[in-house]
Amino acid sequence: MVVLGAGPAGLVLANLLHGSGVDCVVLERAGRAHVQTRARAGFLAANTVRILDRHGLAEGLRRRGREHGACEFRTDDGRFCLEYGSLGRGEPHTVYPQQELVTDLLTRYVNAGGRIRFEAEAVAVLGADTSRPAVTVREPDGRTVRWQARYVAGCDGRRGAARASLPPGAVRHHRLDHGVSWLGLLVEAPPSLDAVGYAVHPRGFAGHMARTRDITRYYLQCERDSPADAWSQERIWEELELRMRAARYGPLHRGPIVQRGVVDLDSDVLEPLRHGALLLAGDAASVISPSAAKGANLAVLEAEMLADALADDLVRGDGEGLDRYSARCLTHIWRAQDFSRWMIQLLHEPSGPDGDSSFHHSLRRSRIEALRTSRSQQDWFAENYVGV
Ligand code: RFL
Repeated sequence: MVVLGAGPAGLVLANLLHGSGVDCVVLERAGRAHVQTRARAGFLAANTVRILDRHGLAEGLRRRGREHGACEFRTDDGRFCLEYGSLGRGEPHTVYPQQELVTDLLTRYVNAGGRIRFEAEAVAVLGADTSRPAVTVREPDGRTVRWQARYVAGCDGRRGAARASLPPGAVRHHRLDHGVSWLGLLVEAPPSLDAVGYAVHPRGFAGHMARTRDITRYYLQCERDSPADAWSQERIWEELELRMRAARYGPLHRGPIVQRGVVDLDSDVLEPLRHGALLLAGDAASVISPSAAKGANLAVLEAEMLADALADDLVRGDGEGLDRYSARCLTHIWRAQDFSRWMIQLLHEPSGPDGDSSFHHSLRRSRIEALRTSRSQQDWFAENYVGV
């Protein structure tokens, strides 16, 4: 079994396969230090924690993660806080930086004797429609080697070799560009509020999310195609404080901006998630905009479902789970995509041909008002916000 990519999807899958006695190797393009320090997600759903717990992979996040169950909306009409952790199913998030989760998963896998090759870039998956697929891999010294396996798991993200190796027409590629871009910032400063902050402002969206006691993520809606370094530190803080209405609701804790990048909010789904012996999971299967913090959570869920199905096939000779793998995942993926799209529409002024429409603007105001006042709307939000 070859697993491409050592992100949350690939490492959960590899740990579970190794634990079931399946012979597998992980091939990762980057070096170990890079993989262990790549800061991305932070909000883990209750179901993600349950999956990791079930397989003894949650020790680090149980010790160092923090439960989080509130988000605050700030608009021209005022502000309100939703205690989503006690609404809906009554489940909070666990805030635990993705790079720490990846480090835990990697350490656990390597200590258990799992095989992994760093700086081994998969170039192509060959013969996926046969029972002996192979992966060509560029080694650190430039040599190209070939790994053969019964199955290949493509967990190498949206720009990996798994997607690129799918023959034209083998799977359907659904895409949606939400037409919005965010400047994502990682700041070395404590969180400025006890909740996730969503500020809806005529100048654009601004977001605040805790990561650790000393690190906070902020987002600023920005022009499409504007380079990440176009904004000075001073301008970033002025814009964040303006959109988050700091003058009214309290100052932001400033600190050095240690990472920045522009994220175009777009989504896609591949269907089905299987082409013969090549199976897709995580961002390789579906990219979801970070507006609702679902990507890493879907990656873990899919990895568990894929591990179960592969173990059934490879250990017990029962291939039925693999046949159902794609359909099972897609139910969760489309539901998450739907909620993520809903969040984008809630948080941004519409853009596009009818961009200035006062009708859209008023609809959005009405949605936010419903969220502030209707208990059933709040329960719906909580269930979808934390669930996958
Ligand atoms: P990853 O984490 O991208 O890992 C893929 C791995 O594959 C390697 N790779 C290759 N290896 C070998 N050969 C090749 N040809 C290869 N090509 C690539 C890469 O080096 C990498 O190590 O995918 P995976 O495992 O599917 O996990 C997906 C998540 O990382 C992603 O969905 C989330 O980070 C999305 N996301 C969030 N998700 C959440 O659930 N909660 C959040 O709060 C959240 N915040 C975010 C996010 C994503 C963000 N960005 C950067 C888009 C915040 C941001 C800013």
